Amino acid sequence: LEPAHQFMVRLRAPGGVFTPAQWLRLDAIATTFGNHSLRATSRQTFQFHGIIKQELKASLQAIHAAALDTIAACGDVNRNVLAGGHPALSPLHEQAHAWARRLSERFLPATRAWYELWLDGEKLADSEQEEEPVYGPTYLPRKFKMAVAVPPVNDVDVFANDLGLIAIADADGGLAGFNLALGGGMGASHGIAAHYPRLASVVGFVAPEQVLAVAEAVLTVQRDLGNREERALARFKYTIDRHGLDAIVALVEERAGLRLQPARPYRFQAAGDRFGWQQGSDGRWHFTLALPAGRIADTPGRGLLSALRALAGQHHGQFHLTAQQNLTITDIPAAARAQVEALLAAHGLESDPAGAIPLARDALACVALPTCGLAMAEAERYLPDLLAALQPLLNRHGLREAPIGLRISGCPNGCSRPYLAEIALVGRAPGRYSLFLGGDHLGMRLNTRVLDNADEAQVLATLEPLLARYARERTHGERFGDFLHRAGIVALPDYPTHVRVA
Ligand code: SRM
Ligand code: SF4
Repeated sequence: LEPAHQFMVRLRAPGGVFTPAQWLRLDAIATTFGNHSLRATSRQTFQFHGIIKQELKASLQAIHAAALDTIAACGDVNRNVLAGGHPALSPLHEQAHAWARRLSERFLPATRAWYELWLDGEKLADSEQEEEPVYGPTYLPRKFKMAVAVPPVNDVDVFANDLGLIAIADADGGLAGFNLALGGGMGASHGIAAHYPRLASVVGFVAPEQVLAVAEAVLTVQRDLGNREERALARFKYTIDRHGLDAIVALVEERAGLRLQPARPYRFQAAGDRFGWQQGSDGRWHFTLALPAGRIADTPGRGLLSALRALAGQHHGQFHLTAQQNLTITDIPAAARAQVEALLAAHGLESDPAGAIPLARDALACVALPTCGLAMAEAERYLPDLLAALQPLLNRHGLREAPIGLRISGCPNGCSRPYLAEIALVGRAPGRYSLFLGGDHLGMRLNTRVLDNADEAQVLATLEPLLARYARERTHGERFGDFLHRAGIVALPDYPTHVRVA
């Protein structure tokens, strides 16, 4: 008898777009092999949990039958590539998504092992002799992440990525190219100053025809210079800080055979998702639904999984996961809006998510317990309780409708990108968290730790007077994180906190 192993399976889905037919197949995989839930991740894809070992192969084959795969969703390679907004929003968004797919495909490992292992594919080559043109025989020192953002909305938290592309429009609204940002990453450790979150630095502008060469140069620089002795210091951000940004940029230019142009002006004005109905530039309608920490399941009185299954059965548009763990159903004809709303309402889902407070709608929580082996404290399962505890505070101070960014991670690895939030809880031990405050709402300023190893009562006792002051003293439109800095309540940490421009 062997132990009853169960697995998490993560899809590769650049930009997070799925057809209704794919949705129905993913739903079937979750209900046949998984734990009856789909988990939208903070990188625009799905995870299945609870896949038992004996059914792993059948699950992977079902994923392949849905024209999807799990290749490079984990490992020391280029991970799922993020893209801002959704392709139906505007031609620029469509291009951003096309670039996310292109980057994902271009930097897939060349090995056919996935097909050999899971699809009983014919063994095409001796794996010893297989060549990895970009990754080489030893792959990257660590995972590598890319994102494509479309200003003015930084919904992908582009500066949290090793390589960020910020789309720059030309005079006609077409794609002129991208500003390139290098060296973002969230992972940290409690009490180890050498492990820190870092925002990517903007290093220049690249024309579309230069993107692949520049991205490959960046990847190979990290492949060759990244720390292979100490895994905790292997991410690209540490390579940059060890060698210096200028030296890394010079090497990237040399390998790509070009000079980066100066970065072009851009401005982010928002970072989260826009909930409810939104009309694209071509008049089509799109509906964004807040998912609780990305989890799609049926719970008493709330048939989220069933509702989306029913919608996929009758809908001809696309299902799009956001990097904020939410879902946009795109391309809904105006005539079908009422039908969509009725279907959601019939499953206990308020069609107007304005019913939920902004704090809840915008919140992110990583998976953490029970499936994450690295979790020190609850995150996803604790989010509803924390929101319930915070709501009376907000009500007392007239802040119910205030948009305040809240994120929880069960450990300092930062899978919900907590170090960018206005309020963040980072797990320390069961029921205990470090409290971080003062991120901005644009993903461009890191927050600062103000409490360590605190329980919920200490967190609430710290937050209440700050929320009270914010309610009294904020200027028009001022966000909580910005207020905390203006009022001198939080100090900046001793690592750089703002997006740097080289
Ligand atoms: Fe993550 C490891 C979940 C986004 C930083 N992450 C893990 C693992 C696989 C735990 C493990 O290695 O054993 C978690 C699986 C939990 C479970 O039970 O399902 C896990 N990470 C997640 C997801 C599902 C969080 C979520 O609730 O949405 C996200 C899946 C992303 C995806 O679809 O590819 C997820 N992880 C992130 C992000 C956010 C991002 O990429 O924008 C980060 C911070 C950004 C970054 O990478 O710097 C992140 N995850 C980590 C780290 C720390 C990396 C580091 O540089 O130190 C680990 C641990 C590791 O790699 O050793 C980790
Ligand atoms: Fe697990 Fe930590 Fe990532 Fe949460 S932040 S999913 S606890 S690794």
